Amino acid sequence: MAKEIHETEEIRERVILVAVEPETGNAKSAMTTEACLDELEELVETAGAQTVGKVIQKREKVHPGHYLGKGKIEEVKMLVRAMDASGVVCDDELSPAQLKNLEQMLDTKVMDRTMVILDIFAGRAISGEGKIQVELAQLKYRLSRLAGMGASMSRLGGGIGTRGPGEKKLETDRRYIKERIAELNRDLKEIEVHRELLRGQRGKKGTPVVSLVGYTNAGKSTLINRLTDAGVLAEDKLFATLDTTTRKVKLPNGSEILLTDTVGFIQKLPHHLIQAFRATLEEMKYADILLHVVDASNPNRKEQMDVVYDTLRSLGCEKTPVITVFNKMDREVELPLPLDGICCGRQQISAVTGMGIEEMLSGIETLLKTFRRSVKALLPYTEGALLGWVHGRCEILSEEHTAEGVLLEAYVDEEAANRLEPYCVQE
Ligand SMILES: Nc1nc2c(ncn2[C@@H]2O[C@H](COP(=O)(O)OP(=O)(O)OP(=O)(O)O)[C@@H](O)[C@H]2O)c(=O)[nH]1
Ligand SMILES: [Mg+2]
Repeated sequence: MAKEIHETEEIRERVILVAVEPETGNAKSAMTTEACLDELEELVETAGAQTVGKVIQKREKVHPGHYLGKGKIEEVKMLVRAMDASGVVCDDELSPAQLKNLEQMLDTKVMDRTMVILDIFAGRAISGEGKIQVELAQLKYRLSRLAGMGASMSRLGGGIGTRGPGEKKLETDRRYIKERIAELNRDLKEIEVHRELLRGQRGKKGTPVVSLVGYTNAGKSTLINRLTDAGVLAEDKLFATLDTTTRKVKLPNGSEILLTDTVGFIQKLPHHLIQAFRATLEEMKYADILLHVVDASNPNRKEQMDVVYDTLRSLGCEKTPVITVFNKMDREVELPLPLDGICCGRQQISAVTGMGIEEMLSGIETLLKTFRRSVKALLPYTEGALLGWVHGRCEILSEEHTAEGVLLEAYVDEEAANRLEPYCVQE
């Protein structure tokens, strides 16, 4: 009986976090090394483990063979024993050799930031697409590191770094992994074709698409829930959202937009994950406006904003107009708010209390108007189909039935402007 209880009890892993602080400053991240480790602690916590120690080594650069210097490794080894820890998590992505060597020298399970993030994603993916994308990212990561990973994975058969999406435990056999990657890639292709079709249908109606983007935990899902009945899980946890949700939202002038909520960003977002999630992230490319949600109460908000802009650039979204939305203004917020020089509008809101939301929607409306221009056209009565199309797509300002046809004044986007061009009349 006692054994049974022991077996069903979930053992919380105890881990020690380590980071290298290059003497030239932390080039890879704008955040301080302490802030990076605090974030890693949150990630580890979200993955279900407990942080029982943190070690920072100041070095010229990361040791190419074993990440930390030899002396520091001895220190960490003693700390692992003293704290009865079951593993060590490094703040950077380790090379296969670093992983293998460090594991041997420390004689304990070694993980890196990427494995922890992949693990969280594995536990969070809900949709079929999300699960495929996470598994794909995990398998690619594993395949590149199989040599270094064998020991710890067979020794510990559980805990961080071993979870697969759903209930599945990940396999570590090279041939199996390759076959599975090919299979997942095929599934993903099919989903992408379907998505393309949906996107085409959406585009035809001409409803503007507004995408929520931002650092993880900024409040994107809370905002879409506030505006719609989307019911997206919003939690004080990193990466609460992995799947994309799109909902209609009415603007103050009565017109509609499609608002999209998706996965948040984080510094050092694993390369394999960005690749695997490209299809999801590319949704942002088709947006007319990006609403960049910032947690204004976070002491690292400026660095987080920079990470978001970097990620957007790497996704090829740098041309899409951005409205910066400073969220959580109901909390104590340090003023002045950071400038970013890139956005074309700034708003201050609280997604929880509703403060500033109306103004934000008006801001979207105003920006959308600048994409459109008003035209006056005289459509002959033979162009009934075009008239119907314009009605479905554009905001009509005035309409008058004359002897020659319908005299129309409307706000039009580029495509509508082109189709109405032959019938345009001078004001
Ligand atoms: N005080 C306050 N808390 C907020 C506000 N907006 C969001 N939060 C809290 O911040 C936490 C994260 O919110 P989410 O909406 O899940 O954040 P997200 O940007 O969707 O995060 P990911 O899905 O992880 O990328 C939750 O605990 C929210 O309740 C706000 O305006 N004020
Ligand atoms: Mg979310």
